[in-house]
Amino acid sequence: LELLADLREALRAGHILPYYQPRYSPCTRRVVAVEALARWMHPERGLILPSEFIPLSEKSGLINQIGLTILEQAVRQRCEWQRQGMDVSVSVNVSLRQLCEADFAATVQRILEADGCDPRRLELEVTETLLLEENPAVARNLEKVRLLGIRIAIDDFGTGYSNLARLNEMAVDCIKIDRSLIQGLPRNEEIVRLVIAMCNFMQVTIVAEGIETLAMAEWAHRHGCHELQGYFYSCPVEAGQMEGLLRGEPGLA
Ligand code: G
Ligand code: G
Ligand code: NA
Ligand code: MN
Repeated sequence: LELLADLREALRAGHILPYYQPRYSPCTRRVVAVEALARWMHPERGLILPSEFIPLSEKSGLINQIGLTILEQAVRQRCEWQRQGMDVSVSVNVSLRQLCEADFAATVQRILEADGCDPRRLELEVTETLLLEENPAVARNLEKVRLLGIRIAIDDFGTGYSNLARLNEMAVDCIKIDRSLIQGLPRNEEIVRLVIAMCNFMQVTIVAEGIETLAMAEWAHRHGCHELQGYFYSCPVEAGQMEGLLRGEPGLA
């Protein structure tokens, strides 16, 4: 397949890199974290979005290398920002395939140590499909990274078929409420309130995704979401643009 060969070449050439989207705290009125999202900077086609290359990467196993290069670059960038006095956490998406690798936790540890990055400033986002089946390799990796102090977030919560009993037993630090739930407001207000109540019971950080309007931001803040993410604040942007938002320059609500 041509796309697959191109993608391998792009990885070699360093054309797969992270964009960043802010996670805004309405209490402190600051960007407290950024999510790293993979982008393919194609020399001829320009910027290519994950929907065009992540599915194939998952199928071919290339997602392991993509996940790794995004993690490496995001950790390095976080340390660079830290040196400049911007203490922001970084969250990185992790595929189930990566979590099945026996050496995953050791690899993450090596990446953190290479840059002297505080593990507590790294969060790994995993989707709730992970909760569906018992997988000893995955469970071991999650346990190991958490022992290092790394945080675990459940991404896109509310879209899959979560095993709620398992979720409650799992050591999770953060739940990201999927944008489909947020964008269904206020019609589905009762459901989202229940999700938030469950998150509070679990004592996790609550992130509302897909915040596109002031009304959504105010609703989420009023109902106890700790962090807000979405186009209302910023779409994913390159590192240089992110710095303006981190310095608190105008533009962020
Ligand atoms: O930015 P958006 O189009 O930026 O991203 C779409 C989806 O692609 C995200 O929801 C996420 O699930 C996936 N994705 C983006 N970057 C990565 C990555 O580095 N690793 C993995 N596994 N998935 C990613
Ligand atoms: O990892 P996750 O599945 O959450 O990836 C986030 C995806 O959602 C990315 O593709 C990102 O570009 C997109 N996204 C982020 N904020 C918004 C938003 O406010 N509205 C919509 N429609 N998409 C968003
Ligand atoms: Na994510
Ligand atoms: Mn998400």
